[in-house]
Amino acid sequence: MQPRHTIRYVMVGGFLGAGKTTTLGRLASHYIEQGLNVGIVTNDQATDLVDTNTLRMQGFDVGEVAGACFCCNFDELMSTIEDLGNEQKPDVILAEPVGSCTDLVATVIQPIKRLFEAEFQIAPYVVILKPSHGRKILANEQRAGFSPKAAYILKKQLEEADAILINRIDELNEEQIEELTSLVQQYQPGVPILRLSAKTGDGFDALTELLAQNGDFGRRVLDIDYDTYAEGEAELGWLNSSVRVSAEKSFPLDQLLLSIVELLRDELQTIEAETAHLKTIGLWEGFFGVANLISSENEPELSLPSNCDVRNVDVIVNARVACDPALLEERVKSVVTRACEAQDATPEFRQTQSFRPGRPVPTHRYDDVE
Ligand SMILES: Nc1nc2c(ncn2[C@@H]2O[C@H](COP(=O)(O)OP(=O)(O)OP(=O)(O)O)[C@@H](O)[C@H]2O)c(=O)[nH]1
Ligand SMILES: [Mg+2]
Repeated sequence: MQPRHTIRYVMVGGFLGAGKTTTLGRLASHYIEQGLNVGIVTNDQATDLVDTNTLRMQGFDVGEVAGACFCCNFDELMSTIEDLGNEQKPDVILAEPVGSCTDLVATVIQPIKRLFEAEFQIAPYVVILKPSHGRKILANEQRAGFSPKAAYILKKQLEEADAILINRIDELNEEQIEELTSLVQQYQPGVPILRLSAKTGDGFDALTELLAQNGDFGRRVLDIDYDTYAEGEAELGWLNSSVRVSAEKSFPLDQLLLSIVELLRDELQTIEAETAHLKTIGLWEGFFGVANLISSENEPELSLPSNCDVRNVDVIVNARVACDPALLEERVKSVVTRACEAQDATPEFRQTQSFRPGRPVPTHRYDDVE
């Protein structure tokens, strides 16, 4: 009898803007180079995901669970995995949960282990620490950018990790890396800590070695207060918007994308609303560019330049900001309009969803580890 095909389930968690999509893109390339069939699953509370488009444009096979997080729509996570890989089943599934989600061991990993035991092997569950917000929250700074309830989510994410990745080491000096390492050690003694730059690939071999380990991972079930978790999540204004931009004469796409993020950062500063992640992608005829901002203290950046001029482009904006979603929508629309005007272009807003994430109600929750 042939041995049954099992799928390696690799989930990478971490707060909004921590570097999950960048890490998963790098992991996907790594496994594909090894000859493995890779499927990626992205996740969001709404449709029109920058992440799905970013990863698809890089040539990866991506399915998405849009409209609810993995834990609240477990069945769709499973059916999305089922549909990936077309004729050939994936060897590896790379899953990116929503960055404001936690309790994923009890609500995603444990259910996979118990209900789909024969089909999956679970890799160590790694959680990425975002240095900007992470340092302030772990050091219990009063002005961490978010309220204690939102900070609670970031801390809970770290508590359920089999290993913690300190990302963005390309931007940190040795002293800052040591400080973060010691804050993480104090918070989660004994948990392996890796240092990584998802951007440059520095430290990546240690991550792939860790993920290749076999063992009984995903056992750190949280003791968590769902009221605090829900209230922390609901402090965020969430917006996904898709816009068709057209102009008579071609204009540099990267300038448009970067100016959307820059203008939005300035607008949000005036209302003192902390950014968890602003991201925008422009897509046209096989070209794409991405711009981001991950906190009020970081600089807006063109993370994936398109280096192209366009006359028409589909732009998607995803914003997660600690403010009223109606206000966020108003500011995004005015900023996109201004950024387009600067390029003599006109925006046509096709679809916009803005809301506060609802209370998480997991499909399954196993709080006893077998
Ligand atoms: N300098 C630097 N930038 C990074 C690194 N990793 C990610 N980034 C940048 O950080 C931003 C956010 O990265 P993402 O990978 O989109 O983060 P994410 O965790 O998937 O974000 P959400 O899906 O919104 O929660 C992007 O601009 C990335 O280019 C890194 O190691 N170094
Ligand atoms: Mg992402």
